[in-house]
Amino acid sequence: MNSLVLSHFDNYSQITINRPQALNALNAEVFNELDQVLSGTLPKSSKLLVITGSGEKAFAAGADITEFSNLSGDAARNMSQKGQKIFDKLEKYCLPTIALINGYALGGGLELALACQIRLITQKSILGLPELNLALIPGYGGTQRLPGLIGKGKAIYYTLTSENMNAETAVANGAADFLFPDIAEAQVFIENFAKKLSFKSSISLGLALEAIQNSGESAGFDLESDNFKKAFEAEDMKEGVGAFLEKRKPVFSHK
Ligand code: CO8
Repeated sequence: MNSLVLSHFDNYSQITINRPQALNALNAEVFNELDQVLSGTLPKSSKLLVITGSGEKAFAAGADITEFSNLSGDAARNMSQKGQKIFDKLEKYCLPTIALINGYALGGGLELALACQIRLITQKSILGLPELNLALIPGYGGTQRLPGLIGKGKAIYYTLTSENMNAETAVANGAADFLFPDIAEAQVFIENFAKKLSFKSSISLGLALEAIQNSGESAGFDLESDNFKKAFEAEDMKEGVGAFLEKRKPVFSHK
């Protein structure tokens, strides 16, 4: 693997997104490799699967915007659906999945964290869905999962304004589950959590997890991909993405 590192510790395994130069932005290779890990097997001793980002700044700063430049609307829809399927696999994974967030979790990066079953964040973390700044919309499940966690009203506010949440606000809103002063304390929590699970029956662990995972489903994902395509095909999106890549403020024509 090139964009991910898979490591195994005493009672858990960890995927680290290894693109610190691009703030761990999710490109096609990250998705392919994530799919590969989720389709494979982990050591029997692993009781948790942790996902984190490399470097000091980010969990993941979104989908890789450089991949948007020459994409058609149909290709964007396919990309959205492929990402959704892989995140679905993560949400239904046979072990509890933990997003370990130490820094930015934005756009597709937050959507990855929302597809994990548990989100741990450190004090310096920033969570948000900035897609509308690019005249896009979330496309990896964010419009479906965020309302379930923070409520529809807050999901509409944060998605439509692109306002970020700091760590305290994220926990208060329910977008993250546990807050730690730093990464070292979060890692101790993970080690203790995994150790506790190592004393349980793996049968009852699997059954309880499966029951909780199936507590709600929605048909909104297709609509999200369709609308992602529409946003992708609008002129404003080319302006939004172009402005980001050229490091300037966008000027939207609302077409
Ligand atoms: N994609 C590609 N490159 C990125 C991304 C990204 N999402 N985020 C950061 N980078 C790159 C920067 O371009 C920069 O590269 P370089 O050094 O070559 O110029 C490098 O990472 C470091 O970033 P910055 O210099 O910008 O670091 P700052 O500390 O100044 O700022 C921010 C950090 C605030 C996180 C800033 O990088 C930023 O705003 N990033 C973009 C955040 C964003 O808009 N994310 C949403 C992307 S869209 C999305 O996620 C859609 C998901 C659904 C997709 C559906 C299917 C296609």
